[in-house]
Amino acid sequence: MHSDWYKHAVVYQIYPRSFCDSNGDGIGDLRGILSKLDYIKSLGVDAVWLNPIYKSPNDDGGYDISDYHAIQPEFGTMDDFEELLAQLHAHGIRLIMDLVLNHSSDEHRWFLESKKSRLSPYRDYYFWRDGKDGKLPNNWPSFFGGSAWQKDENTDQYYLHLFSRKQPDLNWESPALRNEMHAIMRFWLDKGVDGLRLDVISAISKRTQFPDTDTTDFNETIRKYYANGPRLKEFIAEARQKVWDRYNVMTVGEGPGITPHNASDYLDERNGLSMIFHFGHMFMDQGPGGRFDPIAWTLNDFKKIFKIWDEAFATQGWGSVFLGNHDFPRMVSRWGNDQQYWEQSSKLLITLLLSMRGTPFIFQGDEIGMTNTVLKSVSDSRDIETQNGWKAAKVKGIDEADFLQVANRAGRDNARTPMQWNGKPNGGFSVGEPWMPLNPNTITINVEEQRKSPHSVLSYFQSMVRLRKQNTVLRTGAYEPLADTGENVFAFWRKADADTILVALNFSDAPVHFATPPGASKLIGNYGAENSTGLRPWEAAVYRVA
Ligand code: ISL
Ligand code: CA
Repeated sequence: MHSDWYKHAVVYQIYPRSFCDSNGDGIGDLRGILSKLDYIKSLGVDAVWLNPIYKSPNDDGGYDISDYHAIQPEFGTMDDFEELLAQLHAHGIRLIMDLVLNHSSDEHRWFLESKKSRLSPYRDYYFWRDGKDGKLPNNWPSFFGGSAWQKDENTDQYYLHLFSRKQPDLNWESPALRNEMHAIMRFWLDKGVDGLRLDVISAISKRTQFPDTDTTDFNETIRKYYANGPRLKEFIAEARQKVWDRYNVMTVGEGPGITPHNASDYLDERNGLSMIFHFGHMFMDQGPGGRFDPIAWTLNDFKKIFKIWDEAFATQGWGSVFLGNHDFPRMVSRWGNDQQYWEQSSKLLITLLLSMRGTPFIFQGDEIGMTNTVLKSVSDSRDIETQNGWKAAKVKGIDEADFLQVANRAGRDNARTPMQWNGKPNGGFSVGEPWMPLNPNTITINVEEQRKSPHSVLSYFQSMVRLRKQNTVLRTGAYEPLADTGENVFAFWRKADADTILVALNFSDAPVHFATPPGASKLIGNYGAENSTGLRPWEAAVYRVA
């Protein structure tokens, strides 16, 4: 039986490398997380999602796993992990592990065996193909630039890697490989893990004829060729039957290419996942070239996406809501005004996140309004996507300053700077040299300062979590966006039988007219608790309507 605790939960996402360093080597670790359990508890969250902590050469932030049964030594030991799990549980917090089952590291034992010879018993754990007329097997581009195929001279074939060269795609067509995947999940579930976040689950079933893509729009290539493959539903159903249903486990699938139209393929009540992350709003500012090809967006696009997706989840499965994670820029820098209205817009986004239908996921640092960082040169980037993006841009004749302008707005480094615990130069993250420099604004934006003030972004976050806890309607009530609120206001009702709440958000630097309905009394707001007319710049207000 699937229990539905997750429908009532708020999830806190921790990027272990950047959360807290316990031993001064500059790298966040499990004992660092252990030392912050009281802080995590004080947020009021119910579960923690940990980005991958498995053994990895770290080509892509740990999403290249070389041993699924071992902890990355930089992060600690299996004993540390077990202690963390036990301590989280003792604090009443569940643990969601991040599993990467679409690809492994090229340093995984299976791949090392697989590439030894065409006759290796592990050959079909991966996708090996001959070249076509002495060229690549097809024209697929990788997520991180260049071709998705890499030649291996020794056996004179190419292997598929949708992500980096060091992340060969696993072949789920092989029953033996699927058994390995199931066993890995059982290994962690047997330890008592409560949930699984399944990386790029949308791509595990490949179109094994590997047809050329017929479009230059990268997100369309993902939808048509990489994601939503022919055996996807079958692979998910099998894992559910053989593994997930035997544990009381929540599953949340991650994957580009999932659309409101095919969401039900993933969320089938009996055979599917508990939840999926949708990327509608995350991709709406990407042009045909993907992340480093930005296009303009409007609040109207944003509102439409939330409406369409809420409708998709209303009849099947359950929604999830997030405004940022380790793959995207900081939410306040992206959707808010991180300068003049930093505080108001941080609180406004927290209001949105915690008043929507669906399980909210908050990324570490967003609860204090951490902002994008500024790379002064590409060599400051720690992210393979940005580094490869620059190589591709350079070939096209783009200069570094122009590329950096885009990368500083859209790149993943923004989310990965270390957590800002206090105002000292290393932000209380590490006593050593951090693996990645902190955002210099740790002087003003940090946990220590915000803990002192009842008016801080952090305190507001805690209040919003409490409000959600106290009001069932905010968790499970219907979601009804108001039409005709103009181009800068996002407003919606949350409705249950005996309870109605109105959320009004001004996404602009200018005051706007907004008529509060009669009988409304304010529950919380980022300008204070008094009722007011209209909405001031970046004002957020939540009303109970009698
Ligand atoms: O960020 C994206 C757009 O450029 C997404 O398409 C993202 O790459 C995709 O959702 C997959 O992300 C996940 O798998 C990647 C890893 O690099 C990301 O950190 C992870 O969240 C490969 O494992
Ligand atoms: Ca460390």
